[in-house]
Amino acid sequence: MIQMKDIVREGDPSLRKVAKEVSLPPTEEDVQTLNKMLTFLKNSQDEEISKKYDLRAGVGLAAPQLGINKRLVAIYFVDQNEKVHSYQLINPKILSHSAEKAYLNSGEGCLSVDRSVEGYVVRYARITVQAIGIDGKPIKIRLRDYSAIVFQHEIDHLNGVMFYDHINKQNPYFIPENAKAIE
Ligand code: UDB
Ligand code: ZN
Repeated sequence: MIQMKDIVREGDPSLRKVAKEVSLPPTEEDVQTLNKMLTFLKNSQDEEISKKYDLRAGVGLAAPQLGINKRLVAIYFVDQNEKVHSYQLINPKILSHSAEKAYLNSGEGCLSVDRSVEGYVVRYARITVQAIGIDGKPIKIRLRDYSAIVFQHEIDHLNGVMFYDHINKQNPYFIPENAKAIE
């Protein structure tokens, strides 16, 4: 079971590498890694389990955050309409994106960052992602708003990019013309 001690933190070189493509079909080990990642996210959002193991409620996790240099991502959250967004992705790639941008009003944090960082993380409002599912089959997903932000945050980890790399250094709260706020 993945715990907070298994998640590498800021300063660890794993977080700044470009992760390696996973060869297909995925090995049993890759599948196991993705399953552990998804279980961590679910556990972290379970009141009892997260209290017992002192887990931060996570919505997404990328393999480099476990020190694993592979392009694997898990995402899990339940939206306001109680729709479950659960993904285990291999080699995800942004095929296209909107001109419009979006940012979370409350900023972003990261399971690998133990401090709060002020400022808006401006990302694309809509993206189309291609990936391989845990079953080895290709998938194409269209995402918008909060979902698009979570996917971009996780795909960034595969490229060694941290959320604060996107914050304007002159003015952390700068909002470009074409960017909208997401609650
Ligand atoms: C998170 N969690 O998991 F709206 F149930 C953040 C942390 C850093 C605060 C743990 C989060 O946003 N939780 C959350 C939000 C909800 C409802 C809910 C839980 N990440 C993932 C991460 O660090 N992945 O590498 C940071 C998010 C910031 C924007 C997208 C991902
Ligand atoms: Zn992160």
